[in-house]
Amino acid sequence: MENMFSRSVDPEIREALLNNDEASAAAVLQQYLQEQENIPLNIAVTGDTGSGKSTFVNTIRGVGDDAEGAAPTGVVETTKEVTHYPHPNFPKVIFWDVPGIGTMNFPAEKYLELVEFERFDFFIIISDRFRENDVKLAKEIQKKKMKFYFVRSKIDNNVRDKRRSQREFSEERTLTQIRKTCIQSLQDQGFESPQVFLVSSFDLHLYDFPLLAETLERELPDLKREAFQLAMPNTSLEMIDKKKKAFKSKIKYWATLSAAVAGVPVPGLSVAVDLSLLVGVVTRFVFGFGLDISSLKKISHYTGVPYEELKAIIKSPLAATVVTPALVLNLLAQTESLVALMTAEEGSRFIPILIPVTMTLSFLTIYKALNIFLDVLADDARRVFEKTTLNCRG
Ligand SMILES: Nc1nc2c(ncn2[C@@H]2O[C@H](COP(=O)(O)OP(=O)(O)O)[C@@H](O)[C@H]2O)c(=O)[nH]1
Ligand SMILES: [Mg+2]
Repeated sequence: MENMFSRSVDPEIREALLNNDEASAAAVLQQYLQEQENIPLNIAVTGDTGSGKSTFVNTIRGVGDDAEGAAPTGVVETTKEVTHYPHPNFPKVIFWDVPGIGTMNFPAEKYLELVEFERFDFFIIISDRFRENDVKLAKEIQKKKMKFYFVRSKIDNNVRDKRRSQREFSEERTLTQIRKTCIQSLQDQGFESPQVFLVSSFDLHLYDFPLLAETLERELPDLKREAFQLAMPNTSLEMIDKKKKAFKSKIKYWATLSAAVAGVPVPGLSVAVDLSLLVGVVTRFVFGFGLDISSLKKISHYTGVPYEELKAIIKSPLAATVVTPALVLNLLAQTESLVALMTAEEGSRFIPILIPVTMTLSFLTIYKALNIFLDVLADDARRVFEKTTLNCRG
């Protein structure tokens, strides 16, 4: 993505800025950033009734089963309807709860047409016991040159049962055994070398979910990757790191844009910035890390760690609060004095060549501020992750 920008967008902006045409430089950048934020991602979750589709759709969106807007779970599917559930913070990322091929009573080929398969980026075929239908569907999806992933659900049940019944319990051995059984039954149904991800929707950070997320991310086209990353729950420290990197790679563009479009100086700040743009960026950081009040309350609810305890380990003034222009302004003003203290040499490292002198100080302040905000938020996300997962295991 970085490369694409350097190749096609950078020269355009640079030229506009060199011609003192800040308005058109901003327009190019704005369009680029907006396009990226509006990239749709549609994920189909299909499988037999009771396999755990709706629970998975809820958990992956960070929504509790009993929350408003949650997919109803533990109910026999009476409708044959495809229902869509947008991510609460990134509504362009949509999870589709798709009734299984068995529920629909259609041949695989017709089934795909019926659910309008073209709209999906990939399929997750979820099951607690893979059967003929799952394989039929997978083969049909393959024919359409689309991707699918087998997810074996409810692993926590198996692990718990084995732990209870086996004298020398080994989680590793249990998982290997389940994996083998799944692969065997898929092979028996005529699927040659399947990969199966073992997942518990009650604990996404355990078992194979982090691997599934990594695999999906790797196999998605470049343009969709970031949308996916941001919408994923923090199920590993690596995931948090990737989110941070994705944000970091864009800071120079946001800073350029905010400095370029700022016509009017903001009271309380000596440099000119586009405050509303910055509020938008910072909100995206907070949402991406799941550090907004609503996400934190949800994670508190389903991990049992009291919300107040989560709040207590959070250091960023931007987390667990409502991000307002006044708050961002206040934090920017604090950064501004930092920037003034930066040596010329230290500062010049950050300045991309495309920034004209008149914008330098604004750019530097915003650049520095966004980097600090991001660092602190990513650390908070790590602490929240560690605190909440520790609780799950215990
Ligand atoms: N133990 C356990 N139960 C699960 C898991 N996923 C779903 N369930 C339960 O399985 C039942 C059916 O789940 P649901 O999501 O409604 O399945 P759907 O019919 O495919 O949408 C519900 O009682 C869920 O609580 C899981 O990962 N672990
Ligand atoms: Mg359901």
